[in-house]
Amino acid sequence: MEIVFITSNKGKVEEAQKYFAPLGIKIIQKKIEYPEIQAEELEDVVEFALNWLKDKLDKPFFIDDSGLFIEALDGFPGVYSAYVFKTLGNEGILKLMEGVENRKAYFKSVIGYYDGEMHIFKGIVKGRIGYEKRGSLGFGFDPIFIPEGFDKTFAEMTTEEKNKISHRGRALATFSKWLKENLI
Ligand code: ITT
Repeated sequence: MEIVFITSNKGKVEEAQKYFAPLGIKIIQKKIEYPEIQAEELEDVVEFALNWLKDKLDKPFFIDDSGLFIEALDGFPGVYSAYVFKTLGNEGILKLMEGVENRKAYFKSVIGYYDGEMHIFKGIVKGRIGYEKRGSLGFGFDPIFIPEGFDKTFAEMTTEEKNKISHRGRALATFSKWLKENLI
């Protein structure tokens, strides 16, 4: 079985491919720019995007909208994560966090699958923001995020290790469970 993943982010594709390969599902990346509305919740961004995309494809597809929510910054960058990563980057976040004791943060991923109907799958991982960048694996904010119960950043973990505990891994787990029950 093949499923189309609409995203411009190679890192997300690699994680989905690693997750689905053992289940015999092939993930095909397709890059289609879609509007990401300014909303307070990732779910609203995903729902709007699915509605916008649904008539442009003739096969089932999914998207993934994710964000990093930092407690001391009132949830920033949250739904603005992509823009903030491009502009401030990891260095910028570390600067904003200078002198801040509360390092708590979480990553959230919302997957939207469309097969004639919309299906939403979510995953969260709690953790903390480190004091410096560590590791060279993964992508985005991985070098500054240390998941709860670990002393290493996501960028110091292999894709398989990250998938076991990450926001995306968890969203992919509920997505694949649903696929098993409904399709395969
Ligand atoms: P799309 O084409 O799929 O939208 P994107 O990179 O723009 O790709 P998002 O809109 O979901 O993705 O933005 C999320 C941002 O948060 C993105 O810039 C990443 O840098 C970051 N991010 C998301 N998931 C991450 C993860 O697992 N590890 C590190 N950073 C992550």
